[in-house]
Parts: sequence; C-alpha cells; structure tokens
Amino acid sequence: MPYFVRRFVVTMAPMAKEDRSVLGWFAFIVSVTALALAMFGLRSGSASGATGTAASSSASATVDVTLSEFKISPQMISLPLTGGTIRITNNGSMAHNFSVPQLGLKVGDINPGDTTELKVGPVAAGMYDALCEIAGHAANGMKASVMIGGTSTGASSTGGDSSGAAAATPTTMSWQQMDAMMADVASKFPAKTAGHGGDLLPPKVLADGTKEFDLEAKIVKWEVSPGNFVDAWTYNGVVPAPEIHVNDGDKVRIVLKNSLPESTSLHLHGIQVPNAMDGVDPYTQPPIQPGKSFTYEFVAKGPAVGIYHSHHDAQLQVPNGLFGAFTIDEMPIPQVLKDKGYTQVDKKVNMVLNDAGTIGLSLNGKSFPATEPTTIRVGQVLEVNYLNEGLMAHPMHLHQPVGWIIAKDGVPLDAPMPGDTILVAPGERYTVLYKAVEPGVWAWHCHILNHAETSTGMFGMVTALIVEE
Ligand SMILES: [Cu+2]
Repeated sequence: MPYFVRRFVVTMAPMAKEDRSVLGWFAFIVSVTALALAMFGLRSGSASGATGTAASSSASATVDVTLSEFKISPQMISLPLTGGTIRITNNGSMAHNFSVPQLGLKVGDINPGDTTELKVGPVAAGMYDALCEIAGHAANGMKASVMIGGTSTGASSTGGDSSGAAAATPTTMSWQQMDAMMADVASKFPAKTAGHGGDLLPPKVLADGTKEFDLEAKIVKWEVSPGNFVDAWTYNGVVPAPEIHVNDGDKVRIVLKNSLPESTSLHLHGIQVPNAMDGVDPYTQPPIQPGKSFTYEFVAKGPAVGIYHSHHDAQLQVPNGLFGAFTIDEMPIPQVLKDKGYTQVDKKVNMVLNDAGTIGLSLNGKSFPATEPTTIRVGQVLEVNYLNEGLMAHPMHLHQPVGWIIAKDGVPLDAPMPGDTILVAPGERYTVLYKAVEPGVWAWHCHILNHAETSTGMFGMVTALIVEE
C-alpha cells in the first residue's frame, strides 16, 4: 500500500467531518474488491461507448476531426482507455497538421481536402492538448483537447460548442464506473516516477569566493506521470531545473553548456543583472549555438525570488522544461504576521507551474498522481514560492489553511495579503506562508477545474498538503 494511502486510512476519521469533497475523492480506495469489479466492467464497456459505428472490436473507436482556418473541430476529442483512431480531414484552404505532444503523436502536413488517420493508445486516462504545429496556427485557435477514458465521442456531443468545456461533455459511464476510475487514480498518489527536479544545486566555490554553477541544457526522457515519458528540454536532466540559491553580495558565475539541437540563451527572470548578462539574444549576446557554452557573471542583490529560463525559441524551450528557481536570501516575515504567531518558517517548497509543451499541465514537472505531497505538523509554518513557467494563469488553491502572501515577484510586502486561491500569471512569483491548523490530507490544486479533475479522476495540477498531529 503506498505511503499516502496508509496516511489516508489513518487520517480518514478526522477528515470525514471536515471536508466531504476530499473524502469523496479518496474514499473508494479502501473498497478494493468493488473497485476491481467496476474497473473490469468499465474497460469492457467504454470502448463500444465511444465508437460512432457498430464496432465489435474494442480497438475500433474512431473520431472524425476537421481542420480549417483556424479551428479544430470538435474541440473535445474523446477516446476510450483502449485508444482508437482519430480520422483527420483538412476542410481548409491551406495545409495543416495535427499533433498531441504529451502523447508524442503527430501526423505531418495534410493538404486541403485530404484525410489522414492517427492511431492512439492505449494510453493513460487524462486530458491532452492537441494542436496544429504550423507556426502561428495554434495561436490563432487551432487547439483542441484529447480526453482519454470514458466519455462519449466529441464529434456529436460538442460539435457546436466552441468553448470545448470538458465538464459539459456527457458521459457514458455509470456513476459506479466513474467512482471506481477516480478511486483508481487517487489510490496511486503519490505515484513513483523516475526523476526528481528542483533540488538545490551545490555551487563550486572558486578561489576568490565566486559561486559557480554548471548547467548543461539537454533533452532527456522525463516521466511526467506513471509510464508517460516525454522528451523534456532540461538543465542538468531534470524538470524543474535544480534550484540555485545564493546570498546577497555573492559573486555568481553560471556556465551554461548547450547540448540541445537548437541555439539557446539563459535569462535570469526577476534577478538584477548587468544588461550584458540578461540572456536576450541577439541583443545582449549572440545565441549559444549547439555544442557551445556561455558564462553569466553578476553580483547577487537580494532578497529575490526569480527564475532562470531560456530566452530563445522560448514558446517551445521553456514549456518543454528549461526553467528553474533562482533565489537570493530569505523573504522576511512581516511584523503583523509575527504577531499572529508566524515566528519562523519550518519548511519551504517551490511549486513551479506549467501547462504546455511536452510536459503539459504539471506541478514541479510532474502530473497527478505523480506530483509530490508536502507534509508538515499542526502549528508549523510552510513557505511556498509559486512560480509560473506556463502559458496560462493558474489560480492555486490549498484547501486549508488560508495563506498570507508575503512577497510578490520577490519583493517583500509591507502588509501581507490573505489568499486561499492565488492567481499566478505566467512569469509571476508569489511567496505565501501557510500555517497548519487541522490534521488531514488537504487537496492542493489549480482551480481551473479542467486543469485538475475530469470524469475519470484527478490529473495534472493536483497535489496534497498532509498535516500531521
Ligand atoms: Cu490551471
């Protein structure tokens, strides 16, 4: 039994009266027999539910999709867990293609009037982004979602719905099947996956006291959720990149070797540096070509909560994984909070948000159930840095307790702001103190709900705060 499930069983009694929704998410994991039976029923029943024709084989689900300027229709493409075929027709007047990056699936350019087929799966349940990869087409609207697991075909159910909202898609599952599926995903949390990002990068201290950090930008296979390996663009092979932490006044040297197939550059977002060290090629430096290195040098001015990330082909390189936290000194605790008993920080966590590229909807490079829970004790204070490296804003919500924002973009606030749901836009950083008051397993997720939970269960930007007595 995974650690979290044991914790859950232990803490179930106090939770039951505190939060019905959390209980509902996790409760079924204890009824293993019912789950197994229901899962069997679901797997045999869902494939036929998702086919448009009278199919006898479970692998024959087919969904028709049309491409035009600049639209993918339907916007919600649903397939069963067993996968199937997406039949793509280009009804437009120029070439388009179709790709599902998180699944590593794509078809090449389709000429106007032509049709091609894309075989899918079987793959993990969840919502995956689909798009036309021709430059500018996705930005103009050629985006859709592929929902794997248990809903009816999008072609008939969402044909005229330009919002493509997952919640509005009718389901062919019974409530028992739905509960079982949700329980199955929930029981896997926290799922073990290969690779852990965001750990502190120890400096090499040079003779004059300079702290040197060596980075290599390279593509590695990264396990975002169990069994879902993607091509991540990384610093030192992990997502997020290792955290770099220095003190005010430190002489800092970052040596970046580029082992990517494209040029790159490194920008220190929210960190004060001389212009020549700003990492914006071709203005402040030439691009770092494949195989070449570049050294960034500056004196740290703190306190700061920043990010280091690519500033070259950024719409691809950053969401694919080239980002990490860069912090200087510590954020001071405002006096008004000290007076409320927030006298020290007992634990610190960086939560880097992402929603695009090969990594997709994720917290610290992992998607639920592979996200990492945080554990503290009643009365302890947790400091969280939210850092958004995605392409969308995310309202981050921790069920308990209320948070106090003590810094915005690394600037300490004289007067802290309360927030139980904190909207973090791309590039923004919020530093938040949470004091644990009630024991239990508290859900912690993005409150744009199709970034967090579908009819097949939780996925993406979901984790938990575990508060122990
Ligand atoms: Cu979100």
